[in-house]
Amino acid sequence: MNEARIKQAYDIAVERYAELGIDVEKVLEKLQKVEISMHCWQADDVNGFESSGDLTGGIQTTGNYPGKARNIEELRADILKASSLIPGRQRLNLHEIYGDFGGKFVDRDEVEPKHFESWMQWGAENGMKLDFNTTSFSHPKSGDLSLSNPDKAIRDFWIEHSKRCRAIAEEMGRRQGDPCIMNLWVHDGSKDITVNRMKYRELLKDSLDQIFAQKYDNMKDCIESKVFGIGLESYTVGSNDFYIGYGAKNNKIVTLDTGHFHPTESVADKLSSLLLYVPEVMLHVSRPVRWDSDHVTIMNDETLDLMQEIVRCDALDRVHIGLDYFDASINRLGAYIIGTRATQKCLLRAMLEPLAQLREYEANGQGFERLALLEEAKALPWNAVWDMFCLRNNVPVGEAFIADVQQYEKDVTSKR
Ligand code: RNT
Ligand code: ZN
Repeated sequence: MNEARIKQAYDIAVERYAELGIDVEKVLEKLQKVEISMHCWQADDVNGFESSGDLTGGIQTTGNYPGKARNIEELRADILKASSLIPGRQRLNLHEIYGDFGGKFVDRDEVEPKHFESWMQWGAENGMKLDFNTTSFSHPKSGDLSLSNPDKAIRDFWIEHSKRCRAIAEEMGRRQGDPCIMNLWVHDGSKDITVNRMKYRELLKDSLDQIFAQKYDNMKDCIESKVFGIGLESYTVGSNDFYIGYGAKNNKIVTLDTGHFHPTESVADKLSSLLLYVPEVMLHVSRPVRWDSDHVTIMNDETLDLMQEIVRCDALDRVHIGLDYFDASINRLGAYIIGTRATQKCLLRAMLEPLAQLREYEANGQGFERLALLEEAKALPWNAVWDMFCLRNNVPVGEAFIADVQQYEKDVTSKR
């Protein structure tokens, strides 16, 4: 890429935005500070390193593109490679099944911080803070119900697992000097008509109360709902209403996965309500396509709306941005880069919005003017600002990363 041309285009963009009262340099400073939590599970189709069993729990990866990460070293290499092609800052979001178990089988109710010791070291060495997740799926005791299971032994097993995961997250947070965000999503549900919906929800609520009883300073809990899982279509114990209620009452962070709502529901619109009642929000940015909630994130209206709402709510310090998708049909490294960069691009566009002017129009009842400026804003030269962001971060500008991914595929992933 021609650096001089990128700078020239940037200078023109800076002037154009200045006409609308926007300080582009300030925007870039802000964007530089935003951390995107990259999900570790795109690299290996949500397999993890605990066992080689099937992926269960109502989630599925489709496709068999070659080159997935087969072990912890490969996964780490892929994450670092992806990160080197993405501007700004990233965190890494780990699931419990990605522990460093040293070739031994460590059951979910036995996991300890020591199984993540090498991850914590790796994170520190590579400037990547860690986030964490309990893992209720892909285990002989997963069944259809985990934390809401009427069988006390099974429910206790998952309660113990979740408590241990919080202790691990606490240790990660302490070590990295920044809270580790621990997400709790359980797949619990039912394929067909359920006649005791209340009972399972009571059990889930009680399990959460037990899990969250211990207070920690270096980790933050968040709870994630879902509409339905594959094979669990008729009833989801941890529905949106369930977790909104629980989160509002118990001051827990609510996770909004953009793939977990009805297709015409606006996830963006939820922020300004939720933020009045829960302390913070965690996002799983994804792209729902028909029945699948987990296509690679792109710059579509939904992602843009979501980022705009964060900015419009002035809530960048209360909304954590994480990604959650898994596509096994294309180059997995490429999937990371596309999704992370798309999220950042949407955030940048949101930050470059002429919000003050738009709000003035709105306050004056100038509906035409507001709509006109919103339309024109879509075509403002945000792309020149994005290119400069990439350039300053020493990562490929524009589509240049395609060649890097191809090279890595040739040298590394195609040999797996
Ligand atoms: C599943 C949830 C959950 C998972 C990951 C693997 O529908 O979105 O967040 O995708 O935890
Ligand atoms: Zn999710």
